[in-house]
Amino acid sequence: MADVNSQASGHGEPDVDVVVVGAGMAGLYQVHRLRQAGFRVQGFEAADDVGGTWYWNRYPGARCDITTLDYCYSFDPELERAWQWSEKYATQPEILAYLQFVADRYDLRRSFRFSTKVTRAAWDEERDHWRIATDQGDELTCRFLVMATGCLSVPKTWDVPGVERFQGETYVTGRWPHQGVDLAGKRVGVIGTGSSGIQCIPEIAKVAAQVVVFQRTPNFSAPAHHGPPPAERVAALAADRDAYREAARWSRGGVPIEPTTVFAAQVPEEERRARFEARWAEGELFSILNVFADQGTRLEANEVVAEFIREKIRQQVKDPEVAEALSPRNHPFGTKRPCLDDGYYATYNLPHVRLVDLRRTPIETVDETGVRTSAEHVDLDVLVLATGFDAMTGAVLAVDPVGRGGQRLSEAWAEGPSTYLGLCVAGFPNLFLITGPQSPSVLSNMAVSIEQHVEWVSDCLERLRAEGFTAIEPTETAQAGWGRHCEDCAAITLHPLADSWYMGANVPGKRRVLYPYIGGVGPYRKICDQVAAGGYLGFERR
Ligand code: FAD
Ligand code: N01
Repeated sequence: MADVNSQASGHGEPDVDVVVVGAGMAGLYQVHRLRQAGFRVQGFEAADDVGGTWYWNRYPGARCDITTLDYCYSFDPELERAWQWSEKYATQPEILAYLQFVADRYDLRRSFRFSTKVTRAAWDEERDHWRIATDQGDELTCRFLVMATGCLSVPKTWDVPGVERFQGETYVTGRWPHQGVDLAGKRVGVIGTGSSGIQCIPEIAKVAAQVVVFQRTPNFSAPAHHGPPPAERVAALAADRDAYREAARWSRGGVPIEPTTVFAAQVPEEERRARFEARWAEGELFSILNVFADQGTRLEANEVVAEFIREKIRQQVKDPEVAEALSPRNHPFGTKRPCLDDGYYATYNLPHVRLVDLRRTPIETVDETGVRTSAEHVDLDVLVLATGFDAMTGAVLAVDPVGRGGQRLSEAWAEGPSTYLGLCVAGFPNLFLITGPQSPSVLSNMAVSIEQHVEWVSDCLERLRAEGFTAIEPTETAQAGWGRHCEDCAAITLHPLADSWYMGANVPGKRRVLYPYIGGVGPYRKICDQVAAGGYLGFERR
């Protein structure tokens, strides 16, 4: 490991070539690639081990929602041969074990300093390098700074009034205790019905004496149909792994699924239903998002799918009032991330599970003994906050890098994130974001998007070194053009109609804009490749 305690050298070469922040799926691969290319790399990770998302999110029922055959690294065929997934959607412990296996296999831990948070990063204009500081007192300099800090790594600040007064146990899904939590026989309240809430509620209901779910916005959820990895995928991969992975890289969402060309209005009712039922039976996000070509762009088409799903909810939930309360009506399907569940709706048929509809009876306050709504006081032993994340920008802005001329990233992004390709930011030379805002990121299979970014960054640094450059930075013009393109793409979709975390709407004061790029993984890859092939079009190098 580089001596990160050595004071910044002041003159000449920086302490290391690259600092990588984060040891999740992105940071691990970034370190591996850069080391292979001969760079001196120092990683930092706030947690005491690798895993990122899969280190932190240990709540009951936590799993991926992209089939694990697809949601994994593809950079090394040998790695793929060495690891077998046991399930269609692997559980958190299995994904964490996989990332630990990867760390061992490529000996990655030796490049990281764990239990260490990067707290400051400032660009030194005279020396063309970054000065980094950590909460452990480290100070070092690096030529390049890669923020592999995650899109969903900073839980949203508690904004439920009175939460801190609660005298029972309080748990946040994204910071679940590693030793587990014994909920047996307890009265548990869950606030939040996004993916985390929908995954953990059925599991909590299996052990708790009483479960009360406080729902502000109902979400669309489809059954995951857990089981072994899908036979068709396994066969396709076995037949031609390279072709399969290549198809994923050029696909729309990072999973090799053929986008439908059928528009909702083109087909009669019974064919619409048959198409929907077939996709529903598959139990996959990208299937259910792919019933009709226009469901993401035309409200009428979207409503066809939305109503089919509401019908499914009514079939699963015995009490019609509860079924209606669970039926989303205030946002088009797909504009909030749809969920995959394991018996979520049927959980509400259990006698000890109750839904509190916060649209009718909002939370007034949490107090010492439970939750007070406008209609009642609910006594609780345990409060679970499944209230989400300061997504896409939270982790990067927590460091708030200081770029050229002393400008902070938070100032540069005061009107919302502005980047070139979601990778770099004008005014912040040699800073790279992995799956940052304005890249496909959370709208895609992140494994594929992470690999694409990591490889693009590694190639870029190798080219800079080979051609004798020490700094790279996008031009304001290129950045403005990319921002415009992102906005144009978002504007033709239904996304702006939802108060989603995709739109930054879950965090008070955050600019309302579609944070990820919605143009698709394949088209995006092509643009990034063209930029590089053209000698880093839109960038200035020196
Ligand atoms: P992370 O895994 O979030 O890792 C970032 C790391 O950086 C963290 O360990 C964090 O501690 C560290 N860090 C942040 N700031 C600092 C700092 N200042 N100093 C030091 N360390 C820092 N995506 C999918 O495509 N498919 C899925 O099925 C899927 N399921 C998900 C399930 C859950 C519960 C969640 C929360 C997200 C899921 N995602 C999924 C998104 C998931 O975040 C990504 O797939 C992927 O794991 C992100 O990897 P990463 O390395 O970019 O970020
Ligand atoms: O967070 P969310 P999440 N009072 O923001 C509610 C990935 N992920 O952790 O919608 C009352 O989606 C909030 O209500 P509303 C995936 O990408 C994947 O569940 O704002 N309620 C909402 O219901 C996912 O999208 C998996 O009205 C409050 C919930 O809390 C992303 O991570 C599993 C509230 C937050 O939902 C985030 O998911 C888990 C308040 N003050 C996560 N504040 C997989 O399945 C918030 N809420 C792979």
